[in-house]
Amino acid sequence: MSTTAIPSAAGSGSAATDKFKGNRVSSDTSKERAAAIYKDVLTKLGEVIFEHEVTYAEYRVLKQWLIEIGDGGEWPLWLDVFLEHFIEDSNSRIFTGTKGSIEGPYYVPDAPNLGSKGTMPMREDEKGTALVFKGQVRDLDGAGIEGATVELWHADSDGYYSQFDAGLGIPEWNLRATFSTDAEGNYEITTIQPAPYQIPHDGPTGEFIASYDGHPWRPAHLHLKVTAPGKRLITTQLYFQGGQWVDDDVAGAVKPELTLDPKPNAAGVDEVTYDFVLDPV
Ligand code: MBD
Ligand code: FE
Repeated sequence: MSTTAIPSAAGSGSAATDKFKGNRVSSDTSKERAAAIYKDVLTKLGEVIFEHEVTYAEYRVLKQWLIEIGDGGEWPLWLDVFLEHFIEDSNSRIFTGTKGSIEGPYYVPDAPNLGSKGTMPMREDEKGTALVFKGQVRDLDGAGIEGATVELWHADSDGYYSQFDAGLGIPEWNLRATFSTDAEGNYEITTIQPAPYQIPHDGPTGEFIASYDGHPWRPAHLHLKVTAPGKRLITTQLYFQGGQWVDDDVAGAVKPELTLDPKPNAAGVDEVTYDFVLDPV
């Protein structure tokens, strides 16, 4: 695991900001709903300010910090680490399939499709322990779904995500791929086990964390998006049982149902089975 060479917040952050900006989003929120939400947010914020007697110095520091987060391109990072888990929990409350988790700032659509079984694109000398990750995608009735899509992306063992490496030269689709399940709904992926991950903290997000004496660590994780025609897209993450930071994720994105416990297979390679259950749309 790397503890020193991590992507700079400015480098990976501005790449995430640029990618997000390139894809304009909208929502059909009514004026009534917008009014209700903004009033509640400000009322609750006001309560916190009174409760803690927030000072003018603190207010000015907040203003300065908010400006710096924007200037440094760190909004995707800060928001996905500190706020997204509330959105995800709230949105997924009514679903009964596999649990979701946050997407984070480093997803890229349209990664190469490798069929139902394959090895993640990786460099010849990719560091890390091999992992065979396989399973079945099913509907709520337990039937395997043929042609379900399993997208997987994760960091390398130094904590870098391809396309967010601030010019390090990691190949474009390194450790990113799409799989399509076979006739029985099965997939099988060979990859490397990611290491615990420090979010970039050399910028204002790091200042924020230092201000309350926190840590910037996330447990080692795999990011996934799984879907099929007529099924709800599930965005989730998988962690490793007993791994460092599983109980203390800076992004608050671990759920007990989302941990893996790989064991050596007949060939001596760590292997784990994880089945996905998709809700109907
Ligand atoms: C990550 O890799 C991540 O998963 C999250 C949530 C935030 C920053 C970097
Ligand atoms: Fe991540």
